[in-house]
Amino acid sequence: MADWDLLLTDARIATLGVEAPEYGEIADGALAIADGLIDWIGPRADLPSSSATTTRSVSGRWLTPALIDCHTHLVFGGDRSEEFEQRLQGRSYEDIAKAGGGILSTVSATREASADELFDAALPRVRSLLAEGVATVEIKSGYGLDVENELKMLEVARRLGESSGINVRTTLLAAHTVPPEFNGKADDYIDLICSELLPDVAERRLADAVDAYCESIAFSAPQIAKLFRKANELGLPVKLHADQLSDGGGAELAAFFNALSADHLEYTSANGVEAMAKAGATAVLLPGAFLSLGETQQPPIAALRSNAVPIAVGSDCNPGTSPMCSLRNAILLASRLFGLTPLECLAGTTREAARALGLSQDRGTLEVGKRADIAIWDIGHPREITYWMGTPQLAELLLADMI
Ligand code: DI6
Ligand code: FE
Repeated sequence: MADWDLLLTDARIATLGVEAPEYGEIADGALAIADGLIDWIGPRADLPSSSATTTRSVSGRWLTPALIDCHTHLVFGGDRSEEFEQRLQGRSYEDIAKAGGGILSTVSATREASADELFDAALPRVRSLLAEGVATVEIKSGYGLDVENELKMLEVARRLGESSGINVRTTLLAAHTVPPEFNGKADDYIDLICSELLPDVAERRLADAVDAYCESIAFSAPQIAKLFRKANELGLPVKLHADQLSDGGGAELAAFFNALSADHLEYTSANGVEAMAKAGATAVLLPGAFLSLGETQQPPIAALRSNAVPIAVGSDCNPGTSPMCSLRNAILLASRLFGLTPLECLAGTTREAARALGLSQDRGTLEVGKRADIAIWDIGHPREITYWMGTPQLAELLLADMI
């Protein structure tokens, strides 16, 4: 029997390895795969004399870790283009939400849709991510807001993974906003999540993490603290939509609960950044929402860098604030709107995105023992992944489970 299932040679490799400098470049490299895992990687000259079932030259193309979209809400009913039009005419996102639109309008459309309808609407979104080189996607619930419909969303998310081949990580975002039935009774809704929904989801292993929306139009820090204590009790990691529209102490709250990540962070204070650094939380930046909301307050990039907080980038694909199902667009926007370097953009959608999902041990870099989720690019340098706008450079996406 051969030692390896597949050996790729004549490759330029950006390992993005944790210890490696910059991109972790290997100029004339080879990479060997056994049982879906990277078994050997290095300069071709050092390749041991082992046998492979298949050997392929990639003709000098670049290999990088497959991309990871660590923050999406890509299962939803309907759209919110009308609201976008209103926002362009000056109406604020908060105003629309307070008048019963916003998240609640997607909740109505999502509740009305059958699981099959949600699946059919979401599948093309997943396929377009795959076509860009994304092998792992996080998908949140949060447009059901009752037990039945939150479960429906999570099941659809799991099914998307099974049918398309993409790796899906699910996040329960039942605390996205207060559902109409609980108007004025947000505490009672949090109690329902803690006593019924969360235990059910945990037992059925339908979610890999728990998220919440910490904002004056959604939930307060004490309400979220209650939810996070329950999540911790059930062994589920947490993450948080933090300080997107105002500084609500979201970054500090996330840090206090050892969250995997705090996401958005436009209004996060210096204290919030320090708390994240101490807790080892990853910052997930979502420039699609920044763009679509016409936001001008940038996340505290300099403070994140000087405190060595890992920075990830996600698409935030959702019908309200980020109608963008493209991680490549998120990369482009992160570079120009937030000033991230091409290296930060690529690391932010591979190594650091894996960290934001608690998956560093098995993906996000090209290193021995990691999953063989590999993007093969027709480029002269990995900075081009950030530089080109809308031109396809992906030659092929290898998925570990399909090798
Ligand atoms: N992510 C979210 O969850 C909220 N904003 C954001 O960027 C609300 C999304 C929505 O309006 O549907
Ligand atoms: Fe979001």
